[in-house]
Amino acid sequence: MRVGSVASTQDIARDLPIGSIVVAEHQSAGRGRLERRWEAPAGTALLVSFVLERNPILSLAAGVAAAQACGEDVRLKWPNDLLVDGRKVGGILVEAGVDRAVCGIGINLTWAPEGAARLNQPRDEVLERLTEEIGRWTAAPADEVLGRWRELTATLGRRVRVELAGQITEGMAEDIGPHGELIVDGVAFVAGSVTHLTEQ
Ligand code: BT5
Repeated sequence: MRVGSVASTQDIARDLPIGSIVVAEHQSAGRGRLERRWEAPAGTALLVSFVLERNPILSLAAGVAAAQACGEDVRLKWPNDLLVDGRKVGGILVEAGVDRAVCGIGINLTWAPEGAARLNQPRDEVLERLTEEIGRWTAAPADEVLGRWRELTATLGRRVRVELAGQITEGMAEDIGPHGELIVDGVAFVAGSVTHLTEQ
């Protein structure tokens, strides 16, 4: 479903059946995780929500799908930022309901906020590849998703800072666990905001 200006594609997708896809020209209240804003002037970004089956590693599967759809320079920052040269080019927001999950993906195409990156690719081409990759990676076995995520990430093998509920932890990002949790110096994080502290 293509829409013009909406508050958030997530809100429209929530009431649609599994398999639905909502693409907007503009969002007046695009959102990230934890009540953060997602900004994009009209017509400058891919703003899409997919209605999918629930899946415990959906955000990592969507990250892999989005990285594959964007091209080979794109890397993933845990849990699911898309980076080009260390700068954010896209983000993913998974909102799970009782019987489905809505996976929202925003990718900068012709505009990016200060310090962020843009992809400079035609929206319909990115959307077509993304739709195909979402289908493939949300159906893939978890170990395949985790394996591909490890190959595409810029987070593992680095010193990181994790902020979670006001608590800050610094250490080595060693691996991801079977449910996609980030292991920092042996401690598993299921959520949090990560800053990369060192070059890879
Ligand atoms: C995300 O949140 O990165 C998830 C963004 C998901 C957006 C899509 S668009 C379609 C669907 N409908 C919605 O309403 N949302 C989804 P988070 O990790 O919390 O990062 C948010 C932070 O990214 C903000 O606080 C800003 O610092 C930064 N940011 C905002 N807009 C950006 C942009 N266009 N490019 C790069 N960074 C941005």
